[in-house]
Amino acid sequence: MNRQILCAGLLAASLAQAGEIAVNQVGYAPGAAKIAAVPAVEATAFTVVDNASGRTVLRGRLGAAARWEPAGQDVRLADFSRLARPGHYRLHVDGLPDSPPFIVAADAYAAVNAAAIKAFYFNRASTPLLGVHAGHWARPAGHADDHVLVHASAAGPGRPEGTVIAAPKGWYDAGDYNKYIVNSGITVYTLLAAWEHFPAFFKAQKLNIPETDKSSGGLPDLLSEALWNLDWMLAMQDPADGGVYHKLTNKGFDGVVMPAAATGERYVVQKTTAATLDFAAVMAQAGRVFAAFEAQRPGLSARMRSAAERAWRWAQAHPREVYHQPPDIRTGDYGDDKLDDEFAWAGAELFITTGEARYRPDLETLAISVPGWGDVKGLAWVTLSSNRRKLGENDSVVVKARIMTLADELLATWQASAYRVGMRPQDYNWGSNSGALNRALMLIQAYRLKPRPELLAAAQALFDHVLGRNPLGQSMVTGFGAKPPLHPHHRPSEADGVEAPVPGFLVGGPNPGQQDKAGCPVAYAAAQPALSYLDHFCSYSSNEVAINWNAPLVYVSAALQALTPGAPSTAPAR
Ligand code: G3I
Ligand code: 9MR
Repeated sequence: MNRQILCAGLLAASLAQAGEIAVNQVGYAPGAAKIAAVPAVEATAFTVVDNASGRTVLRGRLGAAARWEPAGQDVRLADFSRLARPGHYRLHVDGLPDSPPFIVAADAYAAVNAAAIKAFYFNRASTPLLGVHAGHWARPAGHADDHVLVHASAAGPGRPEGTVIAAPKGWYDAGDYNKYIVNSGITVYTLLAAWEHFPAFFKAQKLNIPETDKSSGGLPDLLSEALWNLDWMLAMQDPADGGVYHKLTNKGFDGVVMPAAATGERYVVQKTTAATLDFAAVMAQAGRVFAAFEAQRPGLSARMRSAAERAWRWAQAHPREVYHQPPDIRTGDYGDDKLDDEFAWAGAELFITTGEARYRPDLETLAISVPGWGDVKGLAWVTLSSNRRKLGENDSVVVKARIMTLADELLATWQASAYRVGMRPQDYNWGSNSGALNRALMLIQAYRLKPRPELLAAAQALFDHVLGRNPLGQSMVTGFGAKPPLHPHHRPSEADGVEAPVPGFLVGGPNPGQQDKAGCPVAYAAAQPALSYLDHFCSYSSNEVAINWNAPLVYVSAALQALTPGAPSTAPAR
């Protein structure tokens, strides 16, 4: 080997060891906090260069190297928040490859937001996706769900085992083709909350999706899409008593086939307290939202409200119907035996929608946490916080204090993090990307109460994290960024014969549980929490997609687009 080749080889090896500069690969709004993560090299300075000409547009100093525990790596930060002029750029540090390119633009997140909503359309059951809307990803209809059997676990006097019911529409939950009420609850809530908080943003949006039916003409696209799932949810309520089935499912997961080829028998399974309360919460909220669209869908709002009230009554009479997976059913369980949070959330939604004090949860004893499918009390606080004018003075004070307490904890984690991203090792689990975005969503609630720049900067950091500012240099959204996921655990993306996966989906993300590794032909990147990711179809525990993961992507991208000031803030990065 000649000396030159040897040197080049050594250089490449040391670069690979040093790692890469990590940025939000989609880009930044002009006024956003902008931080890059840089491997711990010897250089002390960075430049931002114009991507086309290579001309330097900004110089800055790198922060000191510090250890970031979730990856077990040393990192330095480059704060280039001052870069506000719209354009295409990349970051340069001597001794490293340049960062992936990124943009600065006033509408930096419009496209990823639109795609994140359209992903729900791509996961619709019971309808063909036509080329005019779906492009490369057009496909025939799957799962009519007009011949669904009542499973033994769900049988009652009015509907004995084997009764045939119809519960069409809705979205497939994830990479599988089943439909689960618990997960639909937080998902639809988050989409409708985005609408409630940022209506102007969504009114202006055109997604090229079909209206859910002719009579809904004139609905904003986001609401049209949400209605596709709400219509299904309404059909999951037992008309005899108001209880709600936990899921509509096959007995086992389908093979890797397109929806139209997955023709196994479908069942509704066990009415549960969690499903019924999540349904009550979302129908109460939707009743509020659709009251403004009486002309487009006459009677819908009233129907939703009464469905919510009936569900609430069923839950009062059945306060501990916990989901038990029947022995012949092997699909996702979304099991949860802690139900205080579901009661508080449904109560809060019904209280805000009806004004009736009997629904009001006891705020003094209700804690706050980052929401997820199994812990929904945070959603109650989001709704109460956004409807303070409907609360008494004391309640309003409690709501603000609770939101700020959580935000202060999240801020402290962000500030203490060498990566300047509010994720600790234990925050990486199945669906960690949605955990990051739900943290951002809660910080945004605090910012809406009190617009302190650091609240928005901490939310931005979590958003950046899933769009590429991570030690894998990996965008976690299909179709977006320089290095997006190419092999998500999403049956249509795998089976459709189209090379590119269906765009706009957030994958689950780093998960040191690596529950799927026994069935994977290749190894994960590493064992560390923030590195436990595998872009392979086999990896359902780090690379699946799911509706409850996409919903906070919709919320946070819209919120950052709508709330980021036009000019850079003066918030210190440290
Ligand atoms: O609650 C414990 C926590 O106490 C503990 O510290 C932690 C340690 O890992 O685990 C927590 O439990 C995790 C649970 O999610 C709650 O978040 C489990 O380990 C983890 O296995 C479980 O993962 C769920 C997964 O289904 C398996 O049941 C995911 O949250 C959930 O998003 C996922 O949902 C699936 C559906 O079942 C089927 N459709 C696809 C969908 C997405 O993968
Ligand atoms: O495809 C399934 C995915 O949607 C679920 O989230 C996951 C966990 O419940 O399970 C996947 O199915 C796998 C099954 O659990 C084990 N055998 C391989 C299946 C993936 O093809």
